[in-house]
Amino acid sequence: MGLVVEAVELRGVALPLRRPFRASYGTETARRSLLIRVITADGDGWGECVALSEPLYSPEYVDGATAVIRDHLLPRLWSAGAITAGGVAPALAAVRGHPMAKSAVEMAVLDAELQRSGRSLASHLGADRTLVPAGVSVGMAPVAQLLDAVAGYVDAGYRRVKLKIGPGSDIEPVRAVRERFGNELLLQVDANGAYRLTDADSLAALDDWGLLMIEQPLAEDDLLGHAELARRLRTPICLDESITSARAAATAITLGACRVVNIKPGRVGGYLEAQRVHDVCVESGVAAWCGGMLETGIGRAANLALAALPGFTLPGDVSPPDDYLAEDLTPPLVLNEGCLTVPSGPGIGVPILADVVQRFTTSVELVRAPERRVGAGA
Ligand code: OSB
Ligand code: MG
Repeated sequence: MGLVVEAVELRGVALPLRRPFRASYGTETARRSLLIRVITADGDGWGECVALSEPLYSPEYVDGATAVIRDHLLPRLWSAGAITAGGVAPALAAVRGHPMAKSAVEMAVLDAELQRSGRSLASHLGADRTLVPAGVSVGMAPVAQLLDAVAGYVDAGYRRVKLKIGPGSDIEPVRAVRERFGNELLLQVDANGAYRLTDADSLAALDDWGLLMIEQPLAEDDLLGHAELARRLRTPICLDESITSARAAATAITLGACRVVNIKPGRVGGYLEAQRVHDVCVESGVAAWCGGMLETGIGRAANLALAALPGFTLPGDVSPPDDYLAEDLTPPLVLNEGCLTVPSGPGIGVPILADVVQRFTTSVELVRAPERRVGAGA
């Protein structure tokens, strides 16, 4: 039976980062984020929109996503009437793009639905593990600082390290980390689309350093370029930005553009589409791992549920948020021998700390569903 959503709260929060996070697309110093709370007669559900404050990683950004949800998605949610989580994406499909905004709405409805039935997101998605290995994504930094950061992560027990790279900052940090930590460290790099195919020779120099993969070396829409680059490198190519749906994943794999897929629910429009991307990877024998967007504990808890599916064969960017956030919106997710416990409570499975949420709130807007006519049915 569908849920009747009575109102949706759009809540902007701004959480200080412990240190700036620098990638080829830009630098974040605080994590502005948008929380969605759906209010139903059967209880609430929470979602987190992973768009960044500026449209630098993808075209979406926090304020834009807030407007799209308020002005274009919620009216369609109201028109759909009583709704199931599976019905959210079809109800919103007329709106082009905006996967992160759509994902946040679907996540909140899914959370409410699972809370009502007492089922965890992990079991709903098909998780077959209770522990997942954690990798960590390390922002760009001068080499001495980078080595200190990696040393801390290795000591803390992280199962793999990902370095952010870009033209002019690639071989040097990779060599420095390999020389200091040896070949046993599982190491990979992420370029966020900063290279061109004409950089193939300089990227081939990374082949000597035993990297697990290079993530998104070329532009999002350059699948043929990635396929060509794959023929010139020994290092496997992983795609992040290019994988916008299960169909896009199937196309990229068929073209030989990637041997590994980073699956991020926000980037593909929701956890249910992420599950379908996972299925495409399993069917095609391609390795997958769960990406991250510097989420709060809310989004990160949901990512842990996804990361526990059987096709996630590599450690994901699922480091505990207290690594990068000065304070988190949920009780700490803890690293234990390099692994995190998959939340098993109903819905996203972790409590939300209302007082902390309140303290970091920058805006709140309550959008009510229009009055239903008496006797009009659900
Ligand atoms: O490209 O994977 C990325 C963070 C924000 C935006 C894009 C990316 C990242 C990361 C993951 O590298 C960081 C994390 O959430 O652990
Ligand atoms: Mg990436």
